[in-house]
Amino acid sequence: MFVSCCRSLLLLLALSWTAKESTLSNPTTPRLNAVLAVGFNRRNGKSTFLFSSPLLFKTRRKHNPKEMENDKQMPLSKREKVIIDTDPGIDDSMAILMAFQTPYLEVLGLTTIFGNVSTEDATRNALLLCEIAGRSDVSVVEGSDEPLKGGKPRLAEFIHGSDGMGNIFLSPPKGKKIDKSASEFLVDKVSESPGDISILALGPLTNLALAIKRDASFASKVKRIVVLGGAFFVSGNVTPAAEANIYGDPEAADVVFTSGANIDVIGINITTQVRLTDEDLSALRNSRGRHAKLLSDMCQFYRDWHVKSDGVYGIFLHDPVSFAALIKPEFFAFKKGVVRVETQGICVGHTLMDQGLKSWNTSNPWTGYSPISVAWTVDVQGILTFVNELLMKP
Ligand SMILES: [Ca+2]
Repeated sequence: MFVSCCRSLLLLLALSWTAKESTLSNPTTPRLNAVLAVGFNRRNGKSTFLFSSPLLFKTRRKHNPKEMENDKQMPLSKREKVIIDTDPGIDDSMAILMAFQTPYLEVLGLTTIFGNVSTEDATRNALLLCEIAGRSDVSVVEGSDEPLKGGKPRLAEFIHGSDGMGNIFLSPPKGKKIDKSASEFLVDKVSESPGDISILALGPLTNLALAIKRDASFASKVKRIVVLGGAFFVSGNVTPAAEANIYGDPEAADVVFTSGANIDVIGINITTQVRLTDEDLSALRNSRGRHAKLLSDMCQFYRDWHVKSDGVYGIFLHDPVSFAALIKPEFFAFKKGVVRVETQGICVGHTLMDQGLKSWNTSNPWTGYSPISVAWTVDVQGILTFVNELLMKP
């Protein structure tokens, strides 16, 4: 009887605290989930009270589909300022064109990196995408052409075509990259408006690591970094241990994840859950979407690789899902923990998170670093509705 009363009282307290927190939430503020943190466990016939740190797990404000309509009127001053670090790339191209279509963002620039293609080709494609979107005013800044430790980068032209856009071979862009390095641009922009600018990192993290090395205060001045990368507690997509963006520059990823910056990381454990099927791609092609035909043409090569590689008749939406995390974090639940990256051996590129489930007896390579937010669950249907609406927007 006593245990039952206590249980009811505690759950009531937890629920009222959660309700109070949710009224204080705004679209980009995490909501602590007290209900998940309070509970009882029956062991040996006894009820044991459990309380895990509420900071360990956070969910976001509930998604309201009607917001999409209201948000169309969002004024420029309220849009989130973002720099997209990218290796376009077919799914990068989808994310970039959606970023130009959404009313939520003010895109300050595209910084380029190797990955799907060479850095030089990524720059060409970034310039092309700005022109296609009618946004030649947006700065395109070329990044590093090699990983932090040097050497030839790993490229994925077999997935994205030799032009990085599914072998559609568009005419060269008219615009030019600006005369600065990507890390210099990132540091300059973030320093101009500390706490105001987010970064969407869609490729290997070399440019961000160079920015952190260039300016020790960069990590504290950037508002938020949303990273597409890693494979958390699942197999990788380059090797069984590693995901492609992290594998592309593991040293850089480790610098960024341990920098103390406010980071949300979206791994392939999340992104591979969100797919466009052949039927979805056909609906996109037949839609009135402003870039529907171009994206459909690009996706053909990408889709054929998915069939060969994964037996998937469709495409994974890696970069678009990470883009969605930037402006619709309520589609995700995140778990906090320190993440380190393996930089040598057969598991090079492996991302391993300390979930905080244990008090370690001695210090280890995870000890002393700030935790980052790792995407743990995703509202697949919510993301698909959101992505399809943008892709099919005239
Ligand atoms: Ca990418």
